[in-house]
Amino acid sequence: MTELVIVGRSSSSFTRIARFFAHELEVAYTFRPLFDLMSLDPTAYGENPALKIPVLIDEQGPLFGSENICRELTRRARDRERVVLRGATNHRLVTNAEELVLHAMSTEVSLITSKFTGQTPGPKLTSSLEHCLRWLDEHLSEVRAQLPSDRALSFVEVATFCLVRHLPFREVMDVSPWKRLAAFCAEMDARSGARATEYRYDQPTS
Ligand SMILES: N[C@@H](CCC(=O)N[C@@H](CS)C(=O)NCC(=O)O)C(=O)O
Repeated sequence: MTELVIVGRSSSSFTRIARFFAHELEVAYTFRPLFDLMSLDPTAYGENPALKIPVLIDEQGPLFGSENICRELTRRARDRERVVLRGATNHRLVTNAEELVLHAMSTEVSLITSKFTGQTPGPKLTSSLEHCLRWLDEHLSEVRAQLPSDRALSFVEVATFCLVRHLPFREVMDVSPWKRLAAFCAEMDARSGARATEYRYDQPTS
């Protein structure tokens, strides 16, 4: 079987979701870091024309986006029946949580990008992010209660973890006011997927 490659950054929340899945589902892959996020060349992004990471490369070519990648990794996993992907449940709280986590992650990317380019973000971005975190803090235990108790992994939990740990790492927001999210992340920190993917800045080896 062709070797799997994940193109991404160890400092990226979306990349961390994909790698968390790969580690927990024991799907082997090679990590190809993208060092220059300012590059305008799709080749650097595993041929993603959107100039976004992560990208999974397999025998069929590149696969764009963390959610698609988690789906493909799950398809390859022994434990696939016990994985709860996005959209796998119709429960309203779970589907809303999935939507809000992904929205919050994109909002954070916009805030980071505006810092890079020296633009002042409008107040709505930060406010929207705070409202999402408050909602998640208030509802996460109910969301988790709707997931199968024998699950190996769920997209909504992994994404929430990657978001909440990323905000202070990138100095975008202090998340300490949200105590239930803090307790949840402390629990997730112990998982093998979390330990193998701690946030850090990739350094090119000379
Ligand atoms: N919908 C994509 C979003 C990926 C995304 O926004 N990735 C960020 C890194 S965390 C990125 O590529 N940022 C570069 C940029 O926006 O210029 C996914 O789910 O993977």
